[in-house]
Parts: sequence; C-alpha cells; structure tokens
Amino acid sequence: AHPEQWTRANISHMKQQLKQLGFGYDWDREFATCDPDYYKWEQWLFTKLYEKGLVYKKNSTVNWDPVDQTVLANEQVVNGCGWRSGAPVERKEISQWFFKITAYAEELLQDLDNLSEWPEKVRTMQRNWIGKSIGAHVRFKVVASASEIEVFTTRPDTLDGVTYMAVAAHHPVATHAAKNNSELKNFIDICTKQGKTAEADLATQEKLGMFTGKYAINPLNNEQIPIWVANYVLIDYGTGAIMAVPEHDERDHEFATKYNLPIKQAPLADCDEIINRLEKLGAGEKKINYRLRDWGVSRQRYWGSPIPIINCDACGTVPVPAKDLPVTLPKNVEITGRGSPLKDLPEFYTVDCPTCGKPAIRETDTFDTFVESSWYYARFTCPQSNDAIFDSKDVNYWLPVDQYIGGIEHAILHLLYARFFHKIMRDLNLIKSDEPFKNLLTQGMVLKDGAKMSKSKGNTVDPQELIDNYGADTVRLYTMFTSPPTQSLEWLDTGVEGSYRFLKRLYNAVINFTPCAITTAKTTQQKQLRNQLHSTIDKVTDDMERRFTFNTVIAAIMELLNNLNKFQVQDDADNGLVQEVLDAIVLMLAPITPHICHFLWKKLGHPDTVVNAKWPVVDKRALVSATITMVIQVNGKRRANIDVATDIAADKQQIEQLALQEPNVVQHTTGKTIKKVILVPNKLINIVVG
Ligand code: ANZ
Ligand code: ZN
Repeated sequence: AHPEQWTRANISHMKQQLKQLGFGYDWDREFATCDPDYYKWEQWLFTKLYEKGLVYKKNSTVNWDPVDQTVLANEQVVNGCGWRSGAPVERKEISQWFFKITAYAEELLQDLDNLSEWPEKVRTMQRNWIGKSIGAHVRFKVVASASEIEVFTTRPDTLDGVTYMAVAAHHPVATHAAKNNSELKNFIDICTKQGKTAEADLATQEKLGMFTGKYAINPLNNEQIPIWVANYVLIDYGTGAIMAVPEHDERDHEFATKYNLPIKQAPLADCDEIINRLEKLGAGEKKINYRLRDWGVSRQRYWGSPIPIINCDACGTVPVPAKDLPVTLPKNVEITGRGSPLKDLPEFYTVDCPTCGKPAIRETDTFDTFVESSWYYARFTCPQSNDAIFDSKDVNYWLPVDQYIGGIEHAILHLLYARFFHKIMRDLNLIKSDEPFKNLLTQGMVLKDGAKMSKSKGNTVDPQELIDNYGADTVRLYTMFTSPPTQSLEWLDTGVEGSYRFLKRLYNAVINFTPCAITTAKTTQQKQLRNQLHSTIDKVTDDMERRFTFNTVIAAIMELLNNLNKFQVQDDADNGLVQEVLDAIVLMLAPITPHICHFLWKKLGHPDTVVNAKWPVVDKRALVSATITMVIQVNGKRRANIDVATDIAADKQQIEQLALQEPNVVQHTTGKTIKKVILVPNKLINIVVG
C-alpha cells in the first residue's frame, strides 16, 4: 500500500478504538507528524540550526544493502547480510546530515540530576549512553615516519606499562600499512565482514589481531612498541586507537597472552603528574571524552519529511528559505521497495538554487522519524499556530509536560532526543524551560501466556471483541486492576470476567437503592462504615494522584463495596449513610469506568453529570476508628478478642459486661468467683477468678 493510505488508515482505526474506550483526549489538538503543516516547522527549525552550525553534513560509513539500495541499521545486519535481501552488506561512505547533539552532552548529563521525578533506571541508562570519561590524549610517534598515533586513555598513570599499540581495522594507520601487505589487507577484510559494530558484540567476540610491521615510540620512556591492528578496538570511540597495558587492562591481557606480547609490570604514576609531563613534551593533554555520537538523521526512505536543503555546484549546501517551506513530500510516486522513489523524480529534485539562481539538486533524503517525535509534545500546546512554530504564551503556559508516559524502550533514543530538542528550542528563544518532561512513568508491557503481546506471535487480544462482549468499562477496569502501571500485566480472560462481575455488583447495589438525603452517623455500626468510607477516600486519593497505583485504588473500592453489602439497613439514618458511600464509590470509580458511573450517578439522584461533580472530600473526624479490638484474659491467659466502640474502651464496667458474654470466657469463669478485674484502657481486660 502507499504509506500515506496505510498511515491514515492506522490513525483512523486507532482513533476509533481510543474513542470507544472513552479516553479523555482533546481531539481539537490532534495532528499527524506527516502533515505538511507540522513538518514545515521541523524543516524551518532545521534551517535555523543550520545557521547556528548545529547541523552539518559529513561523510560517514554505513552498512549498505546493495540489493535494496538502502542503509541498514546495525540491528538489520544478520551474519553480515541484509535482513531483507540476504545480500552481503557493503561498507559505504555516504554523505549524511547530523545534529550536533554532542554540543549538549555535558548539559544533557548534568540536568539528569534535576529530573528527580524520573525513574532512576532511565537516568542511569542516559548517563551511560552519554558516557563521560575523564582521561588524556597521548600521541605516539611512528618510527621512520612523520605520522603520529593519538590515543584516548582513562589511565595515563599506566603509560609506563604499555607494551604494544592497537588500532581499529579502519584506522588510517591500518589502511596505510595494508597497502603493501596483502595478508594484512585480508585480515582487515575479515574484520569488515564480521559486520559487528555493536559494542556488546565486540566485547564478547574472539579477539583477533595482526602486526602491521611498524613500531611506535612511547613519549614517556622512548621504548619502541609494535603497532597491531585489533578487532576489539572501535573505530568511532575516542581516537580509534589504544595504548595497550596488559598488566592493568583485561582485554589487553587476553590479547597479549594470545599473541605472545610482553606483559610489563611498571609502577603506577600519578595521573596529573604524567599529564603535566606530556604537556611539556607536546605529546598529550587532559581530555574529556563522551560516548555519545552526533545524531545522523539522513534516511534514504520515501515516507517522511524531506530534508530542506538544496545542493548547488556553485554555492554548496543551501537551506531552503523560509518562504519556500514546506518542502512537500510528493504523493504521486511509484513504490518499488528499492531505494527512495524521490531519487527517480526529477520534478522533485530539479530546482533553481535560491542563492545564485542556477540549476541545482534538491536533497532527496528524508529525516529519521525520531526527528518528528522529538518535539511533537511542544506543538500540542498550540497545534493551530500558523505563523510561528509555537504560540509563546501557550507553549510556556503548558510546558514542561507534567506527566509523560512511555515504555522503557524509549529510555535512551526518544527521551534523549526530546531533551536535546527542548534545549535547542530554548536556545533559539522559542521556549523558556530547560527540560521537556517533569515526571516520567515507564509503563509495563501487556503479556499473554508469559510473552509480549504481538501480532507476529498471534497472542493479541482484540479490544473490539472485548468491548462488544463486556463494554469499554470492563476493559478499562481490568487493565488498571491487574497491575500497577509500571509493571507488566499478564492478560487473563478469566480476570476480565471477574472485573465484569464486580461492575454488575455495583450496578445492582445502586439500582436497588432509593436515593435519599445523607445523614450523620450515630450508631457504632454507622460510625464503623463511615470510618471505612473515609479511610478509603483518603487512600484512593493518594494512590490516584501521587502513586498512580490504580490497582490498589480498585481493590480498596471493591473492599468498601463488600463492607457496604454487609451493612444492615434498619432505618432512614442507615439509608442516608448508604447514599454517602455509593456516591463516593461512583465518584472515585468515574475516572476508571466513566460510562457506567455517568449512568449510576444519575440513578443516585444527582441532577448534574458525574464529570462535573467534585472529588469526595475526606472527613478527618471520621478517620478516627469507631471501634477498637480488645483482648480478654482470664487469669492472664488470652481467651477472646472483642471489637468495642471506641468511646467505651476505657469504661471498666461496660467492657467487663461485654467480656463476660463471650462463650470462651463463660467457659473459663463458670462456677468460679471473680476476685479482681484489671482494665488496660483501649487494650485489654484481665478477669482474675478463683
Ligand atoms: C590504557 C588503559 C589501561 C586503559 C588500563 C584502561 C585500563 P572508557 O572508560 O569506556 O572511556 N579505549 C579507548 N579507545 C578505545 C577504542 N576505540 N576501542 C576500544 N577500547 C578503547 O574506556 C576508556 C579506555 O578504553 C581507554 O583507557 C582505552 O584503554 C580503551 F589499565 O588506556 B585505556
Ligand atoms: Zn547556488
């Protein structure tokens, strides 16, 4: 299908289900990131960042599928072949656009400390992803050559223990040495074919290496050390080369043992002192390194926002002027599944250069779709804004987002990109805050038969069928009752039945009740129920507002309804209390099961609608328990427990009377004389007999 048809159909299907489930979205603010009205502003933002030097174009090596004519992500390379075509993947240098996220690495790291309402796990993942390392750059001269090898090390104190150097397979020194060395060239090809670039893979794969035939000079002690090519050195971390210290580094130790390289025991130096000496020698300096890379956003795909750049032979890369935005994605294309159709569309890519007017070529790559999701939250504050990306009053009124919810799979990419975008939008004076999301909740997954629900596994549950059979409220109640939102939810069809039955019980309780005026509680029975009611309101309010544990909210309401069903109604005063309890139950459940509560609220005699009603207020006085459990002892031995009204728990005579009615107490006192009665108010009574 054409991606547009497919996307729009998905949106309308999802929207219909969200509406059926009764979610309270403000549909007036709806937009799709594939609307030109939206991506126009994204393109505009890109041109602003271009002016500030925060986006740039550079050649970078990619995994290239020669059959599908597309770039592959590392995860899409399976055993060195494209996941779809099965063709051996090639390394290809192509020119791509990058966002300079590294310019914000330090701020992105520091500000994590302010995100106290984010899960610690997510903050740790971001910290590790940014990966700040403090160390040094050290330069080693290559023997009989004018070149130098620069390394990044976190342990300059180990410099005296270096016994060899290792460079990545695609480091210039390796490429140069391979020119007249076919064996080395073969080895480099093998490393390429391994196709592994993920760090986790590199750490576990077998270490392989080959000597280049060249030597380097340790600037500290002038020792000559061999230069190797090794597959455990990453080309795009640090400088792509390392000084190896087998004595102190495990990986180097493993490699040195395998290839019979020396392991030198040398005393550790002081880091600062070494850095001073290197600086004096001009052979190094202190260096902070980040693992974070600039964000490559060029995609050779059709569906997305075109990158608003024109390539002119005379002027170079020229951003599309604001008056010419948006650069609209043409809809009338032929989808072949090979490469981007935009590359076959001269009417799209032939343009006049906006600067010199000569014929030029429009960029045919589109943005990574993560660009779209990096700022949509801000656009929701003013989706209709036509003459500016944001309405500054709206955007600053609403942002930062009070509560953001998303799966843990977004912990790094999306949540880091959105934080980055927020900061660049702030620095363009478009918004005032420093961070996009104040509170973050990472929700759990829905599982079925122990596995993640997914279409490919065929273990999905169709909400439509459930809505048809039970109604939307049962689906909502069940989903929220089964687990707290942060944990995974194991879907059980029998559980759905249970939720349905609970709603039926509630329905019956209300339907069989005749609305009346609320009364004050007088009897112990009434006080007890009222105490349960207000403790429940108290708990539910906190669970809802602060803890987001809707499962315990529902459990508490279920318990309250059970207690209500046990309550014996004898007179109007009792009925008045039932009214108070049912009112509160319906109010508290309304956010969870809005449809049935809307109906029941009317049945309870209220002329207004439940969505406009106020949340129940806790009566603090009712929180004092109406009854106390007291222990009854006979001759110091516990014989029974009794629940007594709080206001008589210090009254010796009344407690003694109640105690003597307990069957087990009767059994131990019959035929005996009561010699003494000792009361510990609110706790126990001891009857001494003889
Ligand atoms: C000498 C040394 C001695 C090192 C020692 C470590 C321990 P982090 O903390 O992750 O930044 N390294 C540097 N660039 C590398 C690359 N491109 N591929 C693989 N390894 C690389 O790690 C920095 C350390 O990782 C650096 O410090 C370097 O080894 C290695 F006892 O230098 B070290
Ligand atoms: Zn030009």
